[in-house]
Amino acid sequence: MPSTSARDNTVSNPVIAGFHPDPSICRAGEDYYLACSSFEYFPGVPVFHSRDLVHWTQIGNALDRPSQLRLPPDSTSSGGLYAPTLRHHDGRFWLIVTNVSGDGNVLFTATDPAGPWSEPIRLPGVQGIDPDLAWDDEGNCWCTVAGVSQIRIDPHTGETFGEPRRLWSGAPGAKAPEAPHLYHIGDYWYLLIAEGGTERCHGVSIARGRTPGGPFEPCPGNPILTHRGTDHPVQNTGHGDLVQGPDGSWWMVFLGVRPQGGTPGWHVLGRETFLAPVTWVDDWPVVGEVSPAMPPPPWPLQEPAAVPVRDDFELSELAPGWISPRSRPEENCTTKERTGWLSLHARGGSLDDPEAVFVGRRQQHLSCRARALVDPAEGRGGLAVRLDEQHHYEIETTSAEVQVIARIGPLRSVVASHPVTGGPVVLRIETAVAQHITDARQGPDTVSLGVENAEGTFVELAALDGRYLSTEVAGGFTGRVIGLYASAGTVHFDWLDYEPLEG
Ligand code: 6LW
Repeated sequence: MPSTSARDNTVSNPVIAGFHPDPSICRAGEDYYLACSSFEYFPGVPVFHSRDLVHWTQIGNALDRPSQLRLPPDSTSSGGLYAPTLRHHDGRFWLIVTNVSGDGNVLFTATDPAGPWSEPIRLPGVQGIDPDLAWDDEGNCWCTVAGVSQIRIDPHTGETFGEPRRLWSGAPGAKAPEAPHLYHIGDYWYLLIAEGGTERCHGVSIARGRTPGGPFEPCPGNPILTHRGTDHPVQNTGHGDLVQGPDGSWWMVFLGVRPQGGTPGWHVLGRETFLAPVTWVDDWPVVGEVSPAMPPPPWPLQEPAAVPVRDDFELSELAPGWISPRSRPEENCTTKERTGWLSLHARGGSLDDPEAVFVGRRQQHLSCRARALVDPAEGRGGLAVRLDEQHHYEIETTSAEVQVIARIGPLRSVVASHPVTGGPVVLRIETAVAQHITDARQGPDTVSLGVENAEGTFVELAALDGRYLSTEVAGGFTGRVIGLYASAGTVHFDWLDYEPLEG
């Protein structure tokens, strides 16, 4: 999470670290809310709150019931929920998102963005990802999707009217015009889009017109945000959304990545949410410096919320940051079986299996430590870093032995094993970012896996190159998630600690 540094009076960017891409933001009075893509994970679409645009707290997930989010076992990783738009209109919150693994475009409403959100309103007539919502002065609701095209909808019923109209496709020949957001600002309707693809060529461009349907005139300064071809530490910048600060100034939230290591640079935390100031010149927005240590905005900042290192599973419900691939039925995952413990009942055989029972939290720091106290008396399971079914490292225990397992693409290997004497064991994973690049082929970080001995000292069993758990190797749209799993029988977990390390 971002911190405010009293020493040099800066705030850290990303403002929401870890796999939190495709941010969409809205303001309701003094409160700001932000939602992100969540792909194959359940619950879906994390929702955050802030009063200063810098310090964000997750207040829920918009899709947190099976009736709102169905991700079948055969749905792929990096399928599921893409690119929400979150808006406040007419005294309510509106969230539209695409489930590419099932329901297509679906819309939800809430009076409190922390939830509950409504049952899904389906929009079978809206074809395309990255749906946006905008209302004109006559109360018409316009839904604009990647491509970029637009159709009028009734957001209460999901009904569409007329045929979709092509609006604008960004720079001629640029790939993937997507992530449209439409705003009525001053005398113009502005159409903000991403283009160039979500990799190194990503960018944000804008056009304006006099009506929500155009015609649109492209900004002469396009792209208004891109880091393509630069050595900026934040890359892949794109997929933005605009908002006004408490003082009326303008800001953009957008996604970016922090590649590490030698060439080509690997990013392991997924696409994260960043913030940048926006000024206006000739009625066009100009995006300011994207700074990992940014000057604080000119309004009072909140005291950053203390983030506890330990989740000791004392509460009956899991905190909103815990996510699981595809589904999380209570019969497989519960804190109600053994008080103060999380109990996981295996469903799939290993983390290679789409039905694996895994409960994790996003890795949010380049260097971090995760520890868990595991009781394997009734099964087999452990602590893992997961990118998808084909890319994960884990330390797994039975009551007789711990093993370090690496799955990289089609290859699965037990890379170390170590006897244990039975009883609960503390498993540990640490990631350490490479400080100095000594080799052009160097990976982004080292992932160390091991156990703690009776004195609490770390016994490292394997130190693996982190590149194989990067997006550049694995592909897809997500980032690393660190968590607990059961691969056989029932495994109980007393707590999980997660803490950032220097570096
Ligand atoms: C999303 C698209 C994008 O739908 O990536 O970066 C896709 N932008 O707008 C998946 O996040």
